[in-house]
Amino acid sequence: MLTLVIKFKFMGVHMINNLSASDPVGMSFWLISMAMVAATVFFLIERDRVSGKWKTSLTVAGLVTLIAAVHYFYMRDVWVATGETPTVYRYIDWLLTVPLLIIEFYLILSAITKVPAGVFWRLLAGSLIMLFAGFAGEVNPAYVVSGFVVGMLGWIWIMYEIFMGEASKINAASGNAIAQKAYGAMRLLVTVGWSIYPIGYVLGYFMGAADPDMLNLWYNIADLWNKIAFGLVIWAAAVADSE
Ligand SMILES: *C/C=C(C)/C=C/C=C(C)/C=C/C1=C(C)CCCC1(C)C
Repeated sequence: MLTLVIKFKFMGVHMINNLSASDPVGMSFWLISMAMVAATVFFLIERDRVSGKWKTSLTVAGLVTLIAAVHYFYMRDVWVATGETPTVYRYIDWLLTVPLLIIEFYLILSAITKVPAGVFWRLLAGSLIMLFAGFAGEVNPAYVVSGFVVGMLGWIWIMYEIFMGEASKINAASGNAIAQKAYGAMRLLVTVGWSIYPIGYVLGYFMGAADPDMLNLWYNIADLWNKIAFGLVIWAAAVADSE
């Protein structure tokens, strides 16, 4: 059978793994690690093209994909070597990248108007509730259901803030059409794009026996979409507003 031999040397870790041709989930780990690297280079170089007030947003977009790239290297190794779900690496990644993505809402609004810090703290609190509850559910079978329910509440709180709360009011009043377009697209990503994660959780844990293939494939596709497309939305707004 065709086997890809991948040599991986990174930060003192040296591993040789055989990625099997019959392991689509392993391939998705591999593809996404590379996409994250490429996206990082792109966002950080494109930073030169945009005006000063947008630079931090592009830096943060690049940090999100950089953090994800490194975690994907490790998650791929766990998956290929053991076939197990790399839950701890996954949640350490999310613990860093979700708040950074949430900060983008604050930065986008701050680039065009004054924003009270409460917006940031509420979005951060919603993210942390969502992630800690989800983690508890994934590592402890006793919390599969309660972790899911509490995690959903955290996510709903975030959506409330960006659709009906102070952040949405500030956005509506900002009077900057380009930033409003970016805000609207990011809001759609947090609603539709982020819904892929709870769907993956349901398919992974609620359909009888735990299904790590389903879980990881859905989480991987969700990350590809929500980290790279999210950054691209910000990049497009920044470029348009800088011209
Ligand atoms: C870059 C990583 C991102 C954007 C991760 C987002 C993760 C979520 C939106 C997770 C959501 C979950 C729920 C809404 C319910 C509980 C289970 C979770 C943690 C998978």
